[in-house]
Amino acid sequence: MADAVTNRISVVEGDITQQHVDAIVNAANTTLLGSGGVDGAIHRAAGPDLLEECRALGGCQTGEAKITKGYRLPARYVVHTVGPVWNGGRKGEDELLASCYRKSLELAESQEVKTIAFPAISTGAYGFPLARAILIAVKTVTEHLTRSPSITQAVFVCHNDRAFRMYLDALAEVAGEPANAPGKREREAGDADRDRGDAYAAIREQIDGQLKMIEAVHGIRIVNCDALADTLARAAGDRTQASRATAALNSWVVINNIRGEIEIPDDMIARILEQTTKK
Ligand code: AR6
Repeated sequence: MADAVTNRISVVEGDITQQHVDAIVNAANTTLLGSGGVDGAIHRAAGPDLLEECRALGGCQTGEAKITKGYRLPARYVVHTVGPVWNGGRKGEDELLASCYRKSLELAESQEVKTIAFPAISTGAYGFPLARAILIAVKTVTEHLTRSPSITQAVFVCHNDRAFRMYLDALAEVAGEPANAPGKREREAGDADRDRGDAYAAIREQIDGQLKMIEAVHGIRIVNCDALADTLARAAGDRTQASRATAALNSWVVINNIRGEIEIPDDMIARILEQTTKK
């Protein structure tokens, strides 16, 4: 996968209703009238005007998507999509789930959305196995972004550490980078320095992109961004470790409700570095 696409996809742990992106995606049902789970959380955060607009849409079929305004949400739009109910895996669930991601992206692009956040559609009340759903999500979004340049950031928002790791595994798999892949060690010794420089540049680019995304999503400015990116890029051995580092930072920003300008303190950087190199 091209680095440019990798840098346009990120994973954060948190609440999708709090994301400062152009559009968030809702895992709705065919009535579009709100219910529990992420759907309920989005309706509660957006306020009653969202339900009123949804009533006028006449529902939505499984695998399709419809768009509304975001009302009281930080996001300007909500893309409502209806994931498949898991029924054993032989009723077209995989294709329908992929269709949710594709249609959501197409609809968002039609409104000139640049940044979009997805929950793990169908993996709650609808019972889709989490790892399988996450791999479909990551593959479909990656394929779409490879073809279409207009979305600059797609964010997968997950609720827990287990899902977070699954997203990282899926991103590594789709990028064709199985953890601990052999290869470089077998090349000429003279390539080693250049390889190290290339690896730093690629990881640094990824970290710069993810730090920018954290700033944009939370509406903050990290004053020691450059030094932080350099420290993290030097410590991270691969893309998965780099993502783990920026995810640790993201969680810290969320938990501490950071606002405005922030200088990331040294003790926090030390903790992030621990996360970075964790196996
Ligand atoms: N932010 C991010 N992710 C969340 C949030 C949140 N605030 N809340 C839950 N999740 P679900 P589904 C995760 O059940 O399986 C509704 O009642 C959650 O951990 O919300 O597509 C609709 O009206 C899970 O991984 O959606 C439908 O009737 C994921 O979001 C039905 O549920 C999706 O869980 C749709 O079921």
